Amino acid sequence: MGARCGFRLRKVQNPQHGGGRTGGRLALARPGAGCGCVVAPGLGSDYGHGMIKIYGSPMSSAGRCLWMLEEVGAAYECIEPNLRDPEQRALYTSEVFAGGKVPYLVDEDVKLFESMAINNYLAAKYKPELLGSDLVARALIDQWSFWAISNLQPEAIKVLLHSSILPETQRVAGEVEAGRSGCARFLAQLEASLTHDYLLGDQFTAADLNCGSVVNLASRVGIQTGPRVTAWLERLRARPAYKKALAH
Ligand SMILES: N[C@@H](CCC(=O)N[C@@H](CS)C(=O)NCC(=O)O)C(=O)O
Repeated sequence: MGARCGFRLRKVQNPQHGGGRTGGRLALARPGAGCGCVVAPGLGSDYGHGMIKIYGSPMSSAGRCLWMLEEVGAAYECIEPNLRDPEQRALYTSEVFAGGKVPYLVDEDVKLFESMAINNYLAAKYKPELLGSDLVARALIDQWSFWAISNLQPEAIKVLLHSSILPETQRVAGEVEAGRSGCARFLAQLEASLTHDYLLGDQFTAADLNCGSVVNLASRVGIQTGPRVTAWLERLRARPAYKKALAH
Protein backbone atom coordinates (compact mmCIF):
# COMPACT_ATOMS: atom_id res chain seq x y z
CA MET A 1 0.00 0.00 0.00
CA GLY A 2 2.78 2.36 0.88
CA ALA A 3 4.47 1.74 -2.44
CA ARG A 4 1.31 2.74 -4.30
CA CYS A 5 1.27 6.07 -2.52
CA GLY A 6 4.98 6.58 -2.91
CA PHE A 7 5.20 6.86 0.86
CA ARG A 8 7.92 4.97 2.66
CA LEU A 9 8.64 4.37 6.27
CA ARG A 10 11.80 2.98 7.74
CA LYS A 11 12.11 2.24 11.43
CA VAL A 12 15.48 2.15 13.11
CA GLN A 13 15.98 1.19 16.70
CA ASN A 14 19.55 1.86 17.60
CA PRO A 15 21.23 -0.12 20.33
CA GLN A 16 22.35 2.90 22.34
CA HIS A 17 18.91 4.41 22.65
CA GLY A 18 16.42 1.73 21.75
CA GLY A 19 17.26 -1.85 20.71
CA GLY A 20 17.94 -3.71 17.44
CA ARG A 21 17.41 -2.47 13.92
CA THR A 22 14.49 -3.25 11.67
CA GLY A 23 13.10 -1.78 8.52
CA GLY A 24 9.76 -1.62 6.79
CA ARG A 25 7.19 0.27 4.82
CA LEU A 26 3.97 1.55 6.20
CA ALA A 27 0.98 3.55 5.18
CA LEU A 28 -2.01 4.13 7.39
CA ALA A 29 -5.51 3.85 6.04
CA ARG A 30 -7.95 6.66 6.27
CA PRO A 31 -11.38 6.23 4.68
CA GLY A 32 -12.40 8.40 1.82
CA ALA A 33 -9.06 9.40 0.43
CA GLY A 34 -8.23 8.70 -3.15
CA CYS A 35 -5.12 6.57 -3.41
CA GLY A 36 -6.20 3.30 -1.82
CA CYS A 37 -3.99 3.76 1.13
CA VAL A 38 -3.90 7.05 2.81
CA VAL A 39 -1.03 8.37 4.69
CA ALA A 40 -1.96 9.74 8.07
CA PRO A 41 0.86 12.15 8.33
CA GLY A 42 2.41 12.75 11.67
CA LEU A 43 -0.36 11.05 13.54
CA GLY A 44 1.97 8.30 14.59
CA SER A 45 2.28 4.73 13.51
CA ASP A 46 2.11 1.36 15.23
CA TYR A 47 5.78 1.65 15.75
CA GLY A 48 5.84 2.82 19.28
CA HIS A 49 5.16 5.91 21.27
CA GLY A 50 8.03 8.21 21.95
CA MET A 51 10.14 7.29 18.96
CA ILE A 52 11.59 10.21 17.03
CA LYS A 53 9.98 10.77 13.64
CA ILE A 54 12.04 12.26 10.88
CA TYR A 55 10.35 13.23 7.62
CA GLY A 56 12.45 13.21 4.46
CA SER A 57 14.51 10.85 2.34
CA PRO A 58 18.25 10.16 2.55
CA MET A 59 18.68 11.94 -0.79
CA SER A 60 17.21 15.18 0.54
CA SER A 61 18.47 17.59 3.19
CA ALA A 62 17.07 15.05 5.65
CA GLY A 63 20.04 12.83 4.77
CA ARG A 64 22.30 14.70 7.16
CA CYS A 65 19.75 14.26 9.95
CA LEU A 66 19.58 10.51 9.31
CA TRP A 67 23.36 10.45 9.49
CA MET A 68 23.25 12.34 12.81
CA LEU A 69 20.54 10.00 14.16
CA GLU A 70 22.87 7.09 13.39
CA GLU A 71 25.86 8.84 14.95
CA VAL A 72 24.01 9.44 18.21
CA GLY A 73 22.32 6.05 18.22
CA ALA A 74 18.76 7.33 18.69
CA ALA A 75 15.77 5.19 17.79
CA TYR A 76 13.77 6.75 14.99
CA GLU A 77 11.32 6.19 12.23
CA CYS A 78 11.99 7.77 8.89
CA ILE A 79 8.95 8.77 6.87
CA GLU A 80 9.59 9.59 3.25
CA PRO A 81 6.72 11.61 1.86
CA ASN A 82 6.56 12.21 -1.85
CA LEU A 83 6.10 15.96 -1.86
CA ARG A 84 5.72 15.98 -5.65
CA ASP A 85 2.46 14.09 -5.23
CA PRO A 86 -0.22 16.80 -4.83
CA GLU A 87 -2.34 14.66 -2.52
CA GLN A 88 0.50 13.86 -0.15
CA ARG A 89 1.78 17.40 -0.32
CA ALA A 90 -1.63 18.73 0.68
CA LEU A 91 -1.89 16.28 3.57
CA TYR A 92 1.60 16.86 4.88
CA THR A 93 1.52 20.60 4.63
CA SER A 94 -1.87 20.86 6.27
CA GLU A 95 -1.34 18.26 9.00
CA VAL A 96 2.37 17.95 9.66
CA PHE A 97 4.65 20.71 8.49
CA ALA A 98 3.19 23.91 7.21
CA GLY A 99 6.45 24.99 5.55
CA GLY A 100 6.21 22.06 3.12
CA LYS A 101 9.92 21.25 3.39
CA VAL A 102 11.85 18.29 4.67
CA PRO A 103 13.54 17.46 6.95
CA TYR A 104 11.03 17.84 9.72
CA LEU A 105 11.55 16.27 13.13
CA VAL A 106 8.97 15.32 15.71
CA ASP A 107 10.29 14.26 19.09
CA GLU A 108 7.20 14.13 21.26
CA ASP A 109 6.39 17.81 21.87
CA VAL A 110 9.49 19.09 20.10
CA LYS A 111 8.90 19.92 16.44
CA LEU A 112 11.75 21.27 14.35
CA PHE A 113 12.61 22.17 10.79
CA GLU A 114 16.01 23.15 9.32
CA SER A 115 18.48 20.29 9.11
CA MET A 116 21.34 22.00 10.95
CA ALA A 117 19.09 22.99 13.85
CA ILE A 118 17.74 19.43 13.98
CA ASN A 119 21.27 18.02 14.03
CA ASN A 120 22.47 20.29 16.79
CA TYR A 121 19.39 19.41 18.83
CA LEU A 122 20.03 15.68 18.36
CA ALA A 123 23.70 16.04 19.28
CA ALA A 124 22.89 18.12 22.36
CA LYS A 125 20.29 15.59 23.50
CA TYR A 126 22.11 12.32 22.84
CA LYS A 127 25.82 12.96 22.32
CA PRO A 128 26.86 16.39 23.57
CA GLU A 129 30.54 15.70 22.94
CA LEU A 130 29.76 16.14 19.24
CA LEU A 131 29.21 19.81 20.02
CA GLY A 132 32.71 20.30 21.43
CA SER A 133 33.86 20.90 24.96
CA ASP A 134 33.76 24.67 25.24
CA LEU A 135 32.23 27.87 23.96
CA VAL A 136 34.79 28.40 21.22
CA ALA A 137 34.41 24.85 19.90
CA ARG A 138 30.63 25.33 19.81
CA ALA A 139 31.07 28.63 17.95
CA LEU A 140 33.34 26.96 15.39
CA ILE A 141 30.82 24.16 14.89
CA ASP A 142 28.11 26.74 14.23
CA GLN A 143 30.47 28.65 11.96
CA TRP A 144 31.19 25.66 9.71
CA SER A 145 27.57 24.50 9.72
CA PHE A 146 26.21 27.92 8.71
CA TRP A 147 29.06 28.43 6.26
CA ALA A 148 28.25 25.17 4.50
CA ILE A 149 24.52 25.68 4.26
CA SER A 150 24.57 29.35 3.33
CA ASN A 151 27.67 29.53 1.09
CA LEU A 152 28.50 26.16 -0.41
CA GLN A 153 25.10 24.47 -0.60
CA PRO A 154 23.37 27.08 -2.84
CA GLU A 155 26.26 26.83 -5.33
CA ALA A 156 26.14 23.01 -5.37
CA ILE A 157 22.35 23.08 -5.77
CA LYS A 158 22.71 25.48 -8.70
CA VAL A 159 24.86 22.87 -10.43
CA LEU A 160 22.48 20.04 -9.52
CA LEU A 161 19.38 21.86 -10.73
CA HIS A 162 20.79 23.09 -14.01
CA SER A 163 22.61 19.90 -14.90
CA SER A 164 20.03 17.26 -14.02
CA ILE A 165 16.95 18.15 -11.98
CA LEU A 166 15.25 20.85 -14.03
CA PRO A 167 13.54 19.97 -17.31
CA GLU A 168 16.04 20.52 -20.12
CA THR A 169 14.13 23.52 -21.45
CA GLN A 170 14.62 25.32 -18.13
CA ARG A 171 18.33 24.58 -17.70
CA VAL A 172 20.80 27.43 -18.07
CA ALA A 173 24.39 26.46 -18.83
CA GLY A 174 25.68 29.68 -17.28
CA GLU A 175 24.15 28.69 -13.94
CA VAL A 176 26.13 25.44 -13.95
CA GLU A 177 29.31 27.41 -14.58
CA ALA A 178 28.42 29.95 -11.88
CA GLY A 179 27.72 27.14 -9.41
CA ARG A 180 30.97 25.38 -10.23
CA SER A 181 32.96 28.51 -9.76
CA GLY A 182 31.17 29.32 -6.47
CA CYS A 183 31.90 25.81 -5.20
CA ALA A 184 35.55 26.12 -6.21
CA ARG A 185 35.91 29.35 -4.27
CA PHE A 186 34.42 27.92 -1.08
CA LEU A 187 36.15 24.56 -1.36
CA ALA A 188 39.51 26.34 -1.66
CA GLN A 189 38.77 28.00 1.67
CA LEU A 190 37.91 24.63 3.20
CA GLU A 191 41.03 23.03 1.74
CA ALA A 192 43.20 25.68 3.39
CA SER A 193 41.41 25.28 6.73
CA LEU A 194 41.64 21.49 6.98
CA THR A 195 45.00 21.22 8.69
CA HIS A 196 44.03 18.22 10.84
CA ASP A 197 41.95 15.09 10.36
CA TYR A 198 38.78 16.97 11.30
CA LEU A 199 37.62 20.57 11.16
CA LEU A 200 38.21 21.27 14.84
CA GLY A 201 41.32 19.12 15.21
CA ASP A 202 41.67 15.41 15.88
CA GLN A 203 38.09 14.76 17.00
CA PHE A 204 35.05 14.25 14.80
CA THR A 205 32.34 16.78 15.69
CA ALA A 206 28.99 17.99 14.38
CA ALA A 207 30.96 20.48 12.24
CA ASP A 208 32.35 17.58 10.19
CA LEU A 209 28.95 15.96 9.76
CA ASN A 210 27.08 19.17 8.91
CA CYS A 211 29.75 20.59 6.63
CA GLY A 212 30.71 17.17 5.24
CA SER A 213 27.13 16.46 4.17
CA VAL A 214 27.19 19.57 1.99
CA VAL A 215 30.65 18.84 0.57
CA ASN A 216 29.37 15.35 -0.16
CA LEU A 217 26.57 16.86 -2.23
CA ALA A 218 29.05 19.05 -4.12
CA SER A 219 31.25 16.04 -4.79
CA ARG A 220 28.26 14.00 -5.97
CA VAL A 221 27.42 16.65 -8.58
CA GLY A 222 30.93 16.37 -9.95
CA ILE A 223 32.75 19.21 -8.21
CA GLN A 224 36.45 18.45 -7.79
CA THR A 225 37.91 18.66 -4.29
CA GLY A 226 41.51 19.21 -3.24
CA PRO A 227 43.59 16.48 -1.56
CA ARG A 228 42.82 17.42 2.05
CA VAL A 229 39.08 17.77 1.46
CA THR A 230 39.06 14.52 -0.52
CA ALA A 231 40.82 12.63 2.29
CA TRP A 232 38.53 14.17 4.91
CA LEU A 233 35.44 13.23 2.88
CA GLU A 234 36.69 9.66 2.56
CA ARG A 235 37.19 9.59 6.34
CA LEU A 236 33.60 10.72 6.84
CA ARG A 237 32.17 8.29 4.30
CA ALA A 238 33.95 5.43 6.06
CA ARG A 239 32.02 6.07 9.28
CA PRO A 240 29.54 3.31 10.10
CA ALA A 241 26.82 5.88 10.80
CA TYR A 242 27.28 7.47 7.38
CA LYS A 243 27.12 4.07 5.72
CA LYS A 244 23.97 3.08 7.57
CA ALA A 245 22.18 6.32 6.83
CA LEU A 246 23.32 7.26 3.36
CA ALA A 247 25.30 4.65 1.50
CA HIS A 248 22.49 2.82 -0.29
N1 LIG B 1 17.53 24.82 4.66
C1 LIG B 1 16.62 23.71 4.70
C2 LIG B 1 16.33 23.26 3.29
C3 LIG B 1 15.09 22.40 3.23
C4 LIG B 1 14.72 22.05 1.78
O1 LIG B 1 14.86 22.87 0.88
N2 LIG B 1 14.23 20.82 1.59
C5 LIG B 1 13.85 20.38 0.26
C6 LIG B 1 14.37 18.98 0.02
S1 LIG B 1 16.13 18.94 0.04
C7 LIG B 1 12.33 20.32 0.20
O2 LIG B 1 11.67 19.94 1.13
N3 LIG B 1 11.78 20.70 -0.94
C8 LIG B 1 10.37 20.59 -1.18
C9 LIG B 1 9.78 21.92 -1.56
O3 LIG B 1 10.49 22.93 -1.51
O4 LIG B 1 8.62 21.92 -1.90
C10 LIG B 1 17.23 22.58 5.55
O5 LIG B 1 18.46 22.42 5.53
O6 LIG B 1 16.48 21.88 6.23
